[in-house]
Amino acid sequence: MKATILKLLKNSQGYLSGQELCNSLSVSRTAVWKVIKQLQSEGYQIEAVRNKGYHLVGEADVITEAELKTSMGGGWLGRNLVCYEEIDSTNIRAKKLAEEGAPAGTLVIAESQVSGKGRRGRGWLSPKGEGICMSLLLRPPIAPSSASMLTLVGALAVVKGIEAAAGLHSAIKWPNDIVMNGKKVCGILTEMSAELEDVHYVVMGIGINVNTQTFSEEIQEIATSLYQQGGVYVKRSHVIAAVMDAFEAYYETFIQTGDLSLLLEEYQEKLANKDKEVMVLTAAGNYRGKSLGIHKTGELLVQREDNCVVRVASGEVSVRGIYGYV
Ligand code: BT5
Repeated sequence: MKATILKLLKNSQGYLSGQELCNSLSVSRTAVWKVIKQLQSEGYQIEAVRNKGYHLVGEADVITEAELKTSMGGGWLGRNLVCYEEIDSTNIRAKKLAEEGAPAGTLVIAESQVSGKGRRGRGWLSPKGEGICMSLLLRPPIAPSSASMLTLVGALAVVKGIEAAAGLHSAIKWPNDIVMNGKKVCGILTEMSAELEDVHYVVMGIGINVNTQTFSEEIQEIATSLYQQGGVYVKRSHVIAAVMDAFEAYYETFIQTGDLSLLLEEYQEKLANKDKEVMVLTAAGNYRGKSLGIHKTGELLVQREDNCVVRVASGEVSVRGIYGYV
């Protein structure tokens, strides 16, 4: 009922009569009033005027089921929506739900994470109310060896979503970072459960810094937010909706071929480290080279100093710019 009332309020230009609300929802005036009070306490500015009804004059930057249901496009991603105030990690929760049989497209979102995860045991700082922490559950019909490409598909969707929701330009630092002016605004962590030939499920965790004003000391040199870059607050639900919309389209294109061939051109355009001098850090040692773009199976093509072009797979290495993070 909360989502329905919020949707009606959002769609109405002027006042929405309390009686009409009660009639169309078949509930009492008190029940409607309680929902209005709850929305107001979350930060929505709703004017209540006797004999006129309710009018939404200001929206709230909250991540609740009602807010997301009234912001998202209604596609298959996020139809099953699970929201938390606080959680250990949305990836951990999404994996648990996957094991319990949750459907593809399940979206787990939290206002804050107490042990947000990065790759290889690293952490992801997710203070309350500032950013987006979300994990989507996918059950793609692909081989396990292809699953790492999904991170690249997710990265494309984040860049497009940020552009659509905030009008800001960002770029991909292969394979899993989105950067703005050389600093990290988003990180993606893709995890998979599979057998030799079959993917059981993939969980793609996306962390986006949206309205963060200042970062903790340990990451302030490398991290940025949409607020820091654009100078204005951005409603997080709009960013989530835009990223999900973009992801649905890119994912369907990816599934058609099972690789990135149809997305290659767009990816190269959004690739921050294209034609840049990079340092490839591997367990066996580091080497310098020039990044030429990606191969259609997702590896970074790096031209080494001996001119030999190697395909760098994302699992094994880190890539850094020679003069900075990108
Ligand atoms: C990542 O790892 O960038 C993947 C981050 C994925 C986070 C999402 S949030 C929703 C979902 N649930 C989770 O538990 N995780 C996912 P990696 O490339 O390993 O980068 C991690 C490094 O980024 C850290 O070691 C820090 O240096 C830096 N970092 C941590 N928090 C950050 C933040 N909020 N913004 C920018 N950089 C950050």
